[in-house]
Amino acid sequence: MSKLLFAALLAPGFLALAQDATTPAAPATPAAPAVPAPADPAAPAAVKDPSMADIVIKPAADNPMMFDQAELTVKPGQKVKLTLDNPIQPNVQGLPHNWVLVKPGKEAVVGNAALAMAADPKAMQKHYIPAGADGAVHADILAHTTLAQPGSKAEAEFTAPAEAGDYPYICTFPGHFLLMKGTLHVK
Ligand SMILES: [Cu+2]
Repeated sequence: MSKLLFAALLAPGFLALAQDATTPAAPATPAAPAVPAPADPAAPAAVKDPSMADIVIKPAADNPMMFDQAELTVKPGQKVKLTLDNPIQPNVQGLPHNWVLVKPGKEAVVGNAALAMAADPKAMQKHYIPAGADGAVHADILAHTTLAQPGSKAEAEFTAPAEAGDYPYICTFPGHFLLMKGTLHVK
C-alpha cells in the first residue's frame, strides 16, 4: 500500500499534476508588463530644464516687509525662473509685492523712481515698475516680476547677468525697498 503511494508520488504524471497545481499561482508574471506603464506619465516631468535655476521667494513669515531670502545665488548666464509667492499669512496684513533685479548700486535710484510713481493713478497697473525717459522699463532694471497681490504669485523668467557680481533685488512697492531687499550672487 505504502509502496504504491510512493510509486505514485514518483510517477511523472503526479509531478506534472503537482506542477499544474502551482502554475495558477503564477499569474502575477503576466501582470508584470503593466508595471513599466505607470512610469511613462512621469516622463513629461523630466522634460524640465535641469540647468534652470528654479527659485521661490516669499515675504518673510515674521516680517512681511522683508523677503524670506536676503541672498540668492545663480551662475553667470544661467536661465532663472523666479516665483514670488505672496501667500495670505495669518495675523499679518497682506501687502502687494514685486521682485525687481537691478544693476549694482542702483537700488535707491530704482526704488525712488518707483516711489515717485505713487502720484500716478496707473501705478498699480504698472506694477510699480518705473519707466525710463524713453517709456520703456527703467534702464537700471535687469529683470522683474509683476506685483503679486496677497494670496497670489508672480513669476519672472530671465537670463542671469553674464558678468559675475552681486546684483541687488528689491520690492519697489512704495515704502518697501529699504527693507525688502536682497542680493543675487552671480558666480
Ligand atoms: Cu514689498
